[in-house]
Amino acid sequence: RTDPAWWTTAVVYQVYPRSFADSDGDGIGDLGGVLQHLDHLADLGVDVVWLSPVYPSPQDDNGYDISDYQDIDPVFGTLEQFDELLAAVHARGMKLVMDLVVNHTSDEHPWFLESRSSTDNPKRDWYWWRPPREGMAPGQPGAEPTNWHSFFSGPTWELDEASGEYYLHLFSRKQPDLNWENPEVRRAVHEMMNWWLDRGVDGFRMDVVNMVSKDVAADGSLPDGPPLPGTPWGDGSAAYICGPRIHEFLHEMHEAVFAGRDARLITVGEMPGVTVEDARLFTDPARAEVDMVFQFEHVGLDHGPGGKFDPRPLRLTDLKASFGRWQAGLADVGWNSLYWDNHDQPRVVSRFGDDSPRWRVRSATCLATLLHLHRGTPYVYQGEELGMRNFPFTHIGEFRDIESLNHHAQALAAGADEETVLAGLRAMGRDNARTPVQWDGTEHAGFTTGTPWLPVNPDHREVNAAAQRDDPGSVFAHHRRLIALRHEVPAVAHGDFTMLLPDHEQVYAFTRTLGDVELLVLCNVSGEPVAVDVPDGWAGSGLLLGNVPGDPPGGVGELRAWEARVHERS
Ligand code: TEU
Repeated sequence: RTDPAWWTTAVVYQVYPRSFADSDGDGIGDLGGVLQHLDHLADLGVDVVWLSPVYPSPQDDNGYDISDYQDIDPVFGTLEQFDELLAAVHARGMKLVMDLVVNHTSDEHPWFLESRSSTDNPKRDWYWWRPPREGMAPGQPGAEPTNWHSFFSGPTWELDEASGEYYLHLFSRKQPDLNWENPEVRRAVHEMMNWWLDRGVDGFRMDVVNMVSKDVAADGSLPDGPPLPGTPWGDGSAAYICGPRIHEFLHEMHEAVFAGRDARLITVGEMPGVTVEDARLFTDPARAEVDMVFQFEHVGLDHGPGGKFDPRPLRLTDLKASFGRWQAGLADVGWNSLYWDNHDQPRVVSRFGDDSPRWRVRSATCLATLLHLHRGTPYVYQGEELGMRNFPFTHIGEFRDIESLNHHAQALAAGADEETVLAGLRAMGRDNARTPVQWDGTEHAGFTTGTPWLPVNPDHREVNAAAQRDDPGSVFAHHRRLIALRHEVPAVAHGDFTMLLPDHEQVYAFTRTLGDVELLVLCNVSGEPVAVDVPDGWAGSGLLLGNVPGDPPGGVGELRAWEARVHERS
């Protein structure tokens, strides 16, 4: 590609439909709700809308367990309504990206129903079926074919009594893994993808797509992993994260689906555990695999020894080291995605900012400035543009997410203290991101006229879109300015990145350079005023964007609490 691709100056907005807006009063968000709020997205200035799954699903993992890839679940609407939404998105000059979940299907998908129906069914090999471990009986503890621990607790193998064989599920037992070694599976996926692109969608976000290649031996065996402390299981990730054929499978997909279509498409692979080195290969345009990846290093920096639900404070120098490596690693080839929030992560203003009434707006706009001024494509998750907070959960009965509920059960069964477990869920649970979007200060925040499937955050009377849209000092207005900056200042999208002050624990600073234009980004990621040394020649430079009203303090290196500034000189 000679000229930079269009998506290198784009911003993507993620809609998690069940929590976005409900148009029929059943308390669950739907396509009609998305249609009713498209002007909010157009006003924000985003270029692409990524829609989390709306396909038919038993909703065991909120739609990431799909039972029909080519229809719309009635709870969200119909295919006709989808076509209406797609047309409305295009009419506003935006693009629509679907969520592609093909590492696994629902156990209620016809493919799996056929596959499990008998050991000699033609689709038996579309999934991973294995007999009990050598010399053990079906159902005997430890008889699972490997010792792998599921992302949703417990083993990754479920016994099918009828056949006495186990099937693999890295996630819930209602999410059996497809066997990508089988070319029939790959062909069926490609056909489905082409069906959506022919319908007019503009690309895909590919769910855990780096897990579809497993390290399977010629005899069909899969390797155990090292023991996971505190569980009877092991860590199988070495056998399924970026497995041996992953580049082959993604290139084959690219040739079967994207090649030959016009360049309006965008693909992003969600890749837990991916390294910079892997990402250079996945996103190198010459290799024709994917355009960019979601990496997980920065959202693992606050995981303690006990993992995600054993959180510890983020150290800013760890963040700089990680983001700095990703900026440097993809500077000459490939492309970064940039995100804080999504439907799996807690709200960034509560996690890495300060969500107190005094600093919520200031810290949310500081963190947004930090992220959006990096080189890469920014992703804004619904409510992040409003500075929405984590929810004040009090007891386990308020949680809905299978990951949290299973973790709570497994941890308590292993003797953990419930208050400690709840503290981890309160800080890091995925339900924090799934409370309804807060449109206004009325009951249920204008999300529904019914009873919301998950309670609305009580702070919606102060934190809501209606209160922010015309307030130039709001988190919404700041996101609109950041997005406009990416569209208007070439250095923001394409400038070279240089990290400054790598060892400073309060200030995150860097420059972006394109031709003779230079930007200096200064972010005080703390509640204490601070002064730092910046390179010579910035005194008196133009202020492109700031998050604190009024002139900046004396020196260009002086920063007020949670202050972020972007200076420009040329
Ligand atoms: O998430 C992939 C994934 O690894 C997450 O489960 C993440 O690691 C975890 O939630 C944080 O600890 C994708 C989807 O985004 C997620 O919603 C699904 O639950 C999962 O895949 C299975 O489809």
